[in-house]
Amino acid sequence: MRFFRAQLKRQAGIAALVALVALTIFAPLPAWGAHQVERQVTVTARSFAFEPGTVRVNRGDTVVIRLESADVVHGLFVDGYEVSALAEPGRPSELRFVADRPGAFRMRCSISCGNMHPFMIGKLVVGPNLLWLRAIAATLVTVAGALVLFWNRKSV
Ligand SMILES: [Cu+2]
Repeated sequence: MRFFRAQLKRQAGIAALVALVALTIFAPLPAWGAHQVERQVTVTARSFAFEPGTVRVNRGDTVVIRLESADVVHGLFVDGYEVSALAEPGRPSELRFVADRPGAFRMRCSISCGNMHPFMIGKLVVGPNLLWLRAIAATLVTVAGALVLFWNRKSV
């Protein structure tokens, strides 16, 4: 009887461990944190701002920025990545790069478009790759769970 109870306890422990690992991997994330290999964003430029002003991606994403202009010719240059695009009204253009460097980078208008042009600045935020962090978390939980099970087995 005692043996069966210990066995039951162990099986419950394993079930809880599997559930925990599954939760770590499959729990829903906020929209901008979800892992995506290719991230498409439309940025509208108008004197003198970008909309959206901040673009958030994950490290490792292939970022595709479609630049549209709502008034005059505008450019978009990403500091740190040294990539740029140019959009005329009615003629959008596309900018494609891999976000391999984490951090916050300035997106500047690269075409002199008026008196406030120097202040036409947006932001690119390259966050951590959550899929990768989850894989690490799942591994740690598995190792911790295995240790607990092993320790429990010894004490029975
Ligand atoms: Cu400008």
